[in-house]
Parts: sequence; structure tokens; C-alpha cells
Amino acid sequence: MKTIAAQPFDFSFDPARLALIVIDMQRDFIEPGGFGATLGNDVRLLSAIVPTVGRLLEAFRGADLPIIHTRECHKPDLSDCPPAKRLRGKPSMRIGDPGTMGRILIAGEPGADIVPELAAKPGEIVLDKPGKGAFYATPLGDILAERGITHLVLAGVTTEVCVQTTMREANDRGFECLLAEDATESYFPEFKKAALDMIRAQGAIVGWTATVDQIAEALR
Ligand code: TIU
Repeated sequence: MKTIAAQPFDFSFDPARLALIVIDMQRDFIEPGGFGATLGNDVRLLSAIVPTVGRLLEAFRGADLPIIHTRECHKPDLSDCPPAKRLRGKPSMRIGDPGTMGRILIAGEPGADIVPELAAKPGEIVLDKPGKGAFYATPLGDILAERGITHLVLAGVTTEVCVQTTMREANDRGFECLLAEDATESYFPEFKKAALDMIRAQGAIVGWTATVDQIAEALR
């Protein structure tokens, strides 16, 4: 067993049962002209964490532990995109519309891919998901069960949307979850802070948080 001096208290895990899930580090959220920008967000906040997510990936690669990358995207015919999602609000472009990186949030388009600095290496799993949570309408639960995974480290964007949703889904499925606090980001700094606070509150009601340095140290 190993222990990370996490918040709100120590996070103990068996490395043989630990996996990393990196949520939606896609060009559509991180580069100008993608889904994040169409929603009116300043995407520069998110690009700042790319090197830190890279260090987290290297720590898991160095320890030879499972890595799963997710991509939020939809089929080209939009059959997996509910109108309630596509038609919500007044974005400058909607999911499926042609943008500067191809069709917005559509599988196979350049914008839906992971930023090149964080591209998956051979043997790592890349999972496309139509929802905010990574368990909904994906084989993630089976993938983790097959590998005997009980503990998860989460990272990626955005903290209070897809990352927090996935962490809550994982809780309901019995996983112990730790969020890498400097390897996640929001378009709204106050929402990131609130999400970290509410995850750790009430005795880790959703889970733990720790820095990439703390996680990497434990995996060395
Ligand atoms: N808009 C926003 O903050 N996030 C998303 O739409 N998806 C993810 O968080 N991946």
C-alpha cells in the first residue's frame, strides 16, 4: 500500500489497483475556435495546465499503471447528441457545425482530438464519450473491472463539468477517487475552487485532492 498526503486526509491505495483517467484534454476545449470558445469562454486558462497534465501522465507511464484518456464527442450523424444538449443556450456555433478545427465536437475531426502534447501512447486507452460523465454510454466500467481497478486518479477539463461529473459517477460505482488539483482547470477559477472544496468537504464526500508532485512522489 502507498499513501498520498492528500486533502482532506491521507489517500491510501494499492498501486496494482490504481488507474489514471485524463478527461477531455481536447483541442475543442483548449484551443481557440472549438467548443469551449463557441460557448463564450476564454480558453487560455485551460492550455496553462497542459505541461502539468503531461507530468502526471509521465508519472503513471513510469510506474507502468493503466491510463485512460477520454474525449467528449459525438457521431457525425449526431445520433448520440440529444437535442437538449445541442440546442441549449446561444453558442456562436453548435455541436456538429463546421469550425476552424473541423465540425465542433464530432469524433474524428481535428478539434475532437487530444492536444498533441498529451497524445495517448501505445497501450493507453482512448475512450469517446457523448456525455459529461465518462461512465455514461461507454465501456469504462467494464474496462476498469477487467483490470481490477478500485482507485482512480482524475485530471483534465473542466473541473466542475466533465471531471466532477465523472468523479461523482465513479463514487456511485464504488471507486475511491483522487483529483489532481493542479492538473485540472475550469474556464471559471471560482468554480474550480468551489468544486475542489465541495469534493473534499464532509469527510471527502466525493473524494480527495492532491498535487501532481505529491502523486508522482508516491508512484516513484
Ligand atoms: N463547458 C464546459 O465547461 N465543459 C464541457 O462542456 N465539457 C467538459 O467539461 N469536458
